[in-house]
Amino acid sequence: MNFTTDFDEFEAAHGALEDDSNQYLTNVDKGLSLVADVVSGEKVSQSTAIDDTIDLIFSSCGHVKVTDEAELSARLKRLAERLKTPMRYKVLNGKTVIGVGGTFSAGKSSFLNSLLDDKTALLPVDQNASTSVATYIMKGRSDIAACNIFGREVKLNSDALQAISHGFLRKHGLNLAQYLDFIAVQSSSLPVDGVALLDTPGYDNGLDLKNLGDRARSQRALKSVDSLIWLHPAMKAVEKPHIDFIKSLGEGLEVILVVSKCDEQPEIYRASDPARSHIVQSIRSGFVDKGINICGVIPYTTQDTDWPRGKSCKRQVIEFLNKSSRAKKTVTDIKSEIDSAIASLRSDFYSSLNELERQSNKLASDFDKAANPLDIPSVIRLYGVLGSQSANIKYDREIFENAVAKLTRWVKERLGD
Ligand SMILES: Nc1nc2c(ncn2[C@@H]2O[C@H](COP(=O)(O)OP(=O)(O)OP(=O)(O)O)[C@@H](O)[C@H]2O)c(=O)[nH]1
Ligand SMILES: [Mg+2]
Repeated sequence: MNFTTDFDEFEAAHGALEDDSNQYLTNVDKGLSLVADVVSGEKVSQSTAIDDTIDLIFSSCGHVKVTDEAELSARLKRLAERLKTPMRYKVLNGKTVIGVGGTFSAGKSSFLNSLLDDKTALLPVDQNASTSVATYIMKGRSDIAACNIFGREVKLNSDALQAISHGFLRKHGLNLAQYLDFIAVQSSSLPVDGVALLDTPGYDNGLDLKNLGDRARSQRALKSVDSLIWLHPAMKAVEKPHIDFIKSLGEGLEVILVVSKCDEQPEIYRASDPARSHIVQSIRSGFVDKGINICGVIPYTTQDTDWPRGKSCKRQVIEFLNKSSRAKKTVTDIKSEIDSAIASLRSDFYSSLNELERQSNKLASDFDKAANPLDIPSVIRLYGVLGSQSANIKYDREIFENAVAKLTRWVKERLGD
C-alpha cells in the first residue's frame, strides 16, 4: 500500500490541515507511538459471516410470502451489528443509537460538539475533510477508548482523539483510521443520558481513496443505528447521491433532518419561523418526495445555539434526544427483538404451508365430488403442483431452521446466555 500517493491525492484535493498544538501531529515519535498503541493486540472477535447467515435466512424464504421482508432483513442486520464486537455491545448496551450523517464538512462534528455543556471541542473539526473514524459519544464519566480492527479496546486521551482525523494522514502520511473500527467517548457534559450519538466521516469527502474508504466506513456504522440525524447545509441543494446513500442504510429508517449552517443563509436566519421558511421547506421536500422518512426538521447553527429566539435549536435537538432515549435497548431487548423477527418469519412459513394444505384438501374434496369425469385430469395436475410447492417450502424450511439455529447460537455466544 502506498501512503504517499494517498497523501498527495488527499492534499491536492483538500489543502493542508493545520494543528500546531497537538503532540501526536507535531511530533513524529509521538505519532508513531499512537499507531503502535492502536494496532497492538490479539484478534478478539470474528463475526463477518453472520450477515451471510441472515442473508441465508431470507433467501430460504424465497417460496414464502414474507411481510415487510426488506425492512425485517435490515432490522435483523442492524441488531446483529450491535453484537458483532464485544466492546461495541458493551458500550451500546442500554442506549438508543442515533447516527449523525451527512456530506463531507456538513458540520456533523461541530454540531455534536455544540450539544455539549462544556465549550471545549471534543471531536476534531476542520474545514477540510476531518472525521475519519466512526465515533460514539455518550454521557458518562470522562473516558475515551477506541476499538481496533482486531476488536481490542485501546484507551486514548483527548489529544489522541483530536489527532485521529484526516489531519494525521496530512502530517505523517499514514491513515490511522484503517486500524480502527470505532471510538467511544464518554463525556459528563453531554446533557442527555441513554443515547449514543454516532459521528461519522463525511461519506463523500471528494476522493475515492482506497485506503480511506470513508463511504464504506460511514455506511457500515450508520447501518446499525436506531434513527438518523441527517445534516444538510442550508446553502446546498438536495442531490440524488444524498438520497441514494440514506436509502442504502436500510428501509424505513427514521430521519431527523437538521439543516446546518443556517447563519450562512440570511433567508432562513432572519425568518420569523425558520422551520417554515421556503428554503428549509424545499430541502425537506427534496428528501420526502424521494421517499425518505423525514420525521422532523430542525434548522441549526453552531454559531448561536439559542437561535431562533424562544425556540433554541440546541434545545429542540436535546428534546428529540430525550424522547429517543426512552426507546433505548438493553442487550436483552436486542435478543428479544431478534427472536420476534425470527418468530414473524417462522409464522409466514407456517401460514404458507397451511394455505397450501387448505387448497389441497379442497381439491381432494372437489375430486370426490367431480360430476364431470373430464375435470379429473386437471384436478390431479393441480393437486400435483400444490404438492410440489409444499415440498419446496418444507425443504426451504429445513435450510431456514438450520440458519436460524446458527444465528441463535451466535447471539447466545455473544451474550453469554
Ligand atoms: N458558519 C458556520 N460554520 C460551521 C457551522 N458548523 C460547522 N461549521 C464549519 O464547517 C466546517 C466543517 O465542520 P465539521 O464539523 O468538521 O464538519 P463535518 O461534517 O464533521 O466534516 P467531516 O468530518 O470532514 O465530514 C468547519 O470549518 C466548521 O467550523 C455552522 O453552524 N455555521
Ligand atoms: Mg466530522
